[in-house]
Amino acid sequence: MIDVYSWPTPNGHKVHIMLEECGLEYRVHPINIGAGDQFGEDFLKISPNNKIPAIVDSDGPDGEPISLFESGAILVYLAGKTGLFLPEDVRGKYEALQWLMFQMGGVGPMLGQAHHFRIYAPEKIDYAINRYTNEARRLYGVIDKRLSQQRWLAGDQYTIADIATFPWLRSWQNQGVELDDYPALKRWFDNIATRPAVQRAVEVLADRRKPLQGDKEREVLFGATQYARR
Ligand SMILES: N[C@@H](CCC(=O)N[C@@H](CS)C(=O)NCC(=O)O)C(=O)O
Repeated sequence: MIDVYSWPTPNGHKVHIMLEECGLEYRVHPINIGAGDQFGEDFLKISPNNKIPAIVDSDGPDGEPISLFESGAILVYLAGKTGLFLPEDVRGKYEALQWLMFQMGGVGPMLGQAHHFRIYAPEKIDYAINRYTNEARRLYGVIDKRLSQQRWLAGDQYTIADIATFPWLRSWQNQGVELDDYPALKRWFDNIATRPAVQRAVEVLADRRKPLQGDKEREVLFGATQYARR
């Protein structure tokens, strides 16, 4: 059994999608990041960076439980466990890992900042909005170009690179992007959105997520609570 500590955000959805695609049995434990659950002692033991998602697989590689944080590491682990969504041939594997790293190092952090400065920031700072909106659009352009040459990010197979990237692009409006400007990306996006496993996964904890709930939640996520040394 895999215990998933998560919340319905893009990084959480990556893992929900992978678990659904692989048909693995799992149990979800909501970590309400707006209420500060991510700072609880037990959660920090498995996710010292106070971020979802994290998993505990009772049936780890040696038969012993294993706990993991960082969505990219979790995807690689689940691909290894199941033999799914990471090509076995060496070239294909590194192609997929390269696009997974591109998502982890670029797409996630930059689109997150675009969303933050456009929607959450209490003051509208033009420099930051322009910087991250431009970067978001540039990244969509890179993905669009790739997908005009290949069916999937890593080539001809749907892999953990697609699974990691898709949830981040669901909030394109908040990132200042128009999906229709990227036709190959849009075709890929619509294709993934119709997969039954993806449709089940984006419903995981969906009823729990609300728009940012006032000053208390803002303080937990972006204020002194977030930056306290633990
Ligand atoms: N690089 C991490 C990022 C995880 C992350 O940023 N999680 C956010 C939600 S999408 C979170 O838990 N935020 C709570 C906090 O920052 O306190 C991953 O991919 O797992």
